[in-house]
Amino acid sequence: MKLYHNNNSVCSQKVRVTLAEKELAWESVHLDLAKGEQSNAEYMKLNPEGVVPTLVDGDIVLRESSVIAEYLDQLSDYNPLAPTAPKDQAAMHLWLTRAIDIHAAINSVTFATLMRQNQLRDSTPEQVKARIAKFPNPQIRSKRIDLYTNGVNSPYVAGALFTLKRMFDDMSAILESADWLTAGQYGLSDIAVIAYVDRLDRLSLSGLWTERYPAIDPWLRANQARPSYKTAIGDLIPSAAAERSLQVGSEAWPEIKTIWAGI
Ligand SMILES: N[C@@H](CCC(=O)N[C@@H](CS)C(=O)NCC(=O)O)C(=O)O
Repeated sequence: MKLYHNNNSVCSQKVRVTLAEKELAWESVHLDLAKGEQSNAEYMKLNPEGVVPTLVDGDIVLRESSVIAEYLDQLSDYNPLAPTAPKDQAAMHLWLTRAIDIHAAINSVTFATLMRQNQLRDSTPEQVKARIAKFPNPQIRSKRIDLYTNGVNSPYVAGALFTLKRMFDDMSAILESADWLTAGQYGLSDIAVIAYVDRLDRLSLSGLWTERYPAIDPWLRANQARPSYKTAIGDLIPSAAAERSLQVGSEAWPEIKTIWAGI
């Protein structure tokens, strides 16, 4: 199996966590998103939107991180990550489906803060424009322009915080009386959202949950303590990048906190 992915991409992280939990062998094809490698013509034959991850297993080409994670779980009986009762499976599918919206929200927060600052530091306006122009979907292009222009004042950020509030409300309701999101056992529901909550943590935005949602932090730390987290996320983020993320996020937090208070 070949995974086209990026070390820092949240949806790639979900897939790598699943691969690690299942102890499956895979070949890595790393794409540098900042350089725009996801828009290479060859890669776009596999993934026409020009995004990661893509899994190629023989003649099967899979996109969408939640779909890939579920596929990987079904490849072997080792460490099953899906519950068996129909009601628990439905709950798990809800988390896997919601992850698409949650991903879009995390993308808004990340590009309004860290990625915006990185682009301003590393690229000329012409280079940024040229990279955005390569996204085939006009909605993705206009969203990206808005986030780079307006930062945390972009309406996409308020929308993202609304989605995240719903996520924390529902996670919290479960985690107040359980260690994991579905059927009291670690599995795909947790994997569906861990990379997103971890990204907020890495952006110094844990204030979103520490006061309002005390059940989130123990769940996050329990995920971060798993060997799969270390292999799939922790070890792949260089310390300079991790520090910059904390720094840029903490500068954005006062403004985000004000918007959050009104959500
Ligand atoms: N819903 C898709 C989202 C895919 C996606 O947007 N991937 C991001 C990385 S997490 C990407 O490749 N972005 C390219 C870019 O922003 O330049 C999934 O979960 O697989």
